[in-house]
Parts: sequence; structure tokens; C-alpha cells
Amino acid sequence: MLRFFTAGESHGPCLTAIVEGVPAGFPVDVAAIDHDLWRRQQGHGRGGRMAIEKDEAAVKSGIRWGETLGSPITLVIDNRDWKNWQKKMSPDPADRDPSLAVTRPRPGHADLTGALKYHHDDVRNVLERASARETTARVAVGALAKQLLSPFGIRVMGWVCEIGGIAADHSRLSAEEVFERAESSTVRMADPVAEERIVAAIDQSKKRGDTLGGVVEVVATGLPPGLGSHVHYDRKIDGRLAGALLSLQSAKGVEIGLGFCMARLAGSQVHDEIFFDERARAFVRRTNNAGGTEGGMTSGAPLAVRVAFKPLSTLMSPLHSVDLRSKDEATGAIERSDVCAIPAAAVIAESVVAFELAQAFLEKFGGDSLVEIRRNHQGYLQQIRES
Ligand code: EPS
Repeated sequence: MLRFFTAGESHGPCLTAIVEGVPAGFPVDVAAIDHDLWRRQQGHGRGGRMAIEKDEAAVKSGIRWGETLGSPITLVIDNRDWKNWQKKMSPDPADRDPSLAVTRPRPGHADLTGALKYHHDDVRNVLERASARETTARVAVGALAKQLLSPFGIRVMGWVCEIGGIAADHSRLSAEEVFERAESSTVRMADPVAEERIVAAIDQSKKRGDTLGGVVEVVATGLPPGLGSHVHYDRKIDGRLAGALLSLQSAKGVEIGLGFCMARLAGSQVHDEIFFDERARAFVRRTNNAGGTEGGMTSGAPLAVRVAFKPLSTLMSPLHSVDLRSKDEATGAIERSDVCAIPAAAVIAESVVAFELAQAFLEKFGGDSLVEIRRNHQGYLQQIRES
């Protein structure tokens, strides 16, 4: 089974990911991992940290001469900011300095609940790991996952749909066109008119000491029918995608295909009718309202998932809070942060989807090497063509 762990604090020495269950013989381009790490750092609305960091993955195990060995792959991304935090984040008890404690929890962050649950009276003990800096490791893992999917023609693409209630109009573009154009957009979308309004909204939000959330979309193409399964709750691809996406910092909602809109329409308006294309000898649909999943399995149509992210909870004009120790009225602590990280969230969601799909893909076509998996994949596609 493909699985991974991440470790590391936001201002610790590094972030580490260990990916286990990667079969042997897959070519890995580390520069492509670094490119995704770079993409995660971009976007209008990012804060001072991104000027300090230059995220790059160092491969510590599992890859030799550009190919996976079948052993666990360890990726390490150094935090350049660590040099400014060595004492504050030191494991050495001699460095303890109670005057550095953060005691004013920020509404919306993990601060208060984490402090109560783990019995901390210094919120830094919670916020360092709760920080979305952890997604750096998840993007590295996702970039690797994409390289497990690409030999089979599967592509995973993410972009921004809306920020601060201002939505992009992508209705006349194909997924590939949206993706390509969004790559050169400062808010990762393919609508220059909406982009201009959003950049202004982010700038205004910054002036007010406020933050903005938004919605991102991920589309995956080239998927075979049948990843995931209808037979049990924890094998359903929809649930696995939604669970993984909702585990992202600030994520508050996930919808697949028409999603919540479907609830307001009649069955005859939403379900994708089935036809048979004699020439291609394949079942086809003329619509994809289901967003590429039916019965907990990929249908073979493009997967389309959207994720809603709340605005970041670190406000430069902070909200009402209470001091953890004195219980006095206070305002939430101010940490250096971003005004809007939705363009980065699109890259992160893309990475998370890539991992979940790679896991389901290897489950279906599993084997110990690329050669074996290729044979299984081709055999299955032929079986479908002949059925
Ligand atoms: C970061 C994500 C955010 C940033 C962090 C870097 O994390 P959080 O969820 O804690 O707000 O704030 O930057 C800093 C903590 C900093 O010192 O600027 C990321 O995506 O790398």
C-alpha cells in the first residue's frame, strides 16, 4: 500500500516526508518535485516567509540513478528560516525561555483546542505543527505521486476558481487551457478580468489587516474506470479524496462534479446518460456532472473536485481572544503570515489528489515494478475494450 508520513515544524530545521510502497523502476525527476515546491510558494498575497524560503527536496533514500528502488523514499526540505529560530525551537532544555510563550490563541487556528488537548500553555507548541508550512512536504509527496501516474497518461491539474467571493469565468476553456493559463497568473486562474479584481481585493484586505479565502479546483484526466470501489466505505474514492482534501489546513468543504448544486436539481437533470460509441467500442457520456466518480469509483471521465478554504486565521487586525494563562481579555496573537494563500492551495490540493489517485491506482494494478504494473494496466484496459 502506498502511504506516507510527514514530520517537521514550521520553524524547525526541515520538513521530512517518507513515502512507502513505491514500486521499483519508476523514473523520478527531482527537478519536477522542486518545480511543484516553487509553484506552491507563488501567488499574490503571500507573506514575508516566501522571500526567505527556496523550497527544494533532497532525496535521502529510495531513488538510485533516477529510478525508484522499491524501498521507502525520504524527501527532506530545509527551512531556511531555521537559522533565525534555532533557540526558539531548540530541543535543548537549556534554551527554554518562558518570555517567548505565545498565550493569546487566534480564533480559527488550532491554537486553543490544541493547547487544551495537549495541555500546553504556550500556543507555539501547537501552531508550529498545525501550520500550513507542513503542506510543503505534502506537495513533494504529490509531485512524486504524479510521476507514478504519468507513465499511464494520467495528468492532475489544479487552479483557483474564486478568491474573496470573486469568481473566475473558465466556462469557455478546456481543463488543459485553464491549467496552462493559470500557471502564469499571479492568482493561478485563467480569467484576467477576475484576476485584476482579486489582486485589488487582496491588497485592500492587506491594508485592513484581514485575510481572504477561496475555492480551488483539481481536474485529473486519463483515469481508467474503477479506481476505488463500491464495496466498502473506506475504499470509496470520493470519500478518500474528500478526507484527504479536508485534512488540508483551512479546508472547510469539498464537492465533486456538480456537488452541492446536484441537491437542488431533479435526477433527470444531473445524471450522465450512457451511450455506446461503436467505432471506439466504448461506453461514453456526453456530460460529466458526476465529476468523474460513480459508486465510489472513478468512471473514466475526468475527475473534477473543488475545495473551499476559509480565510487564514492569523489577522494583523486580530479578533477577540482570551489569554491562556491569565484568562484576561486579549486579541489573537500576531504571527507573520499571508493575506491569501489560495493560489498555493490549488497546488497543494492538486498534490493531495495526485497522491490519493496514485494510491488507488497502485491498489488496482499493484505490482513491485513499473513493468509489472504496466502489464496489469494494459491487460485491464484490453479487458474493458473486449467486454
Ligand atoms: C507557510 C504557511 C503559513 C505561513 C508560514 C509559511 O503557515 P500558517 O498556517 O502557520 O499561517 O504563515 O509562514 C510563517 C509561519 C512565517 O514565519 O512567515 C508556508 O506555506 O510555507
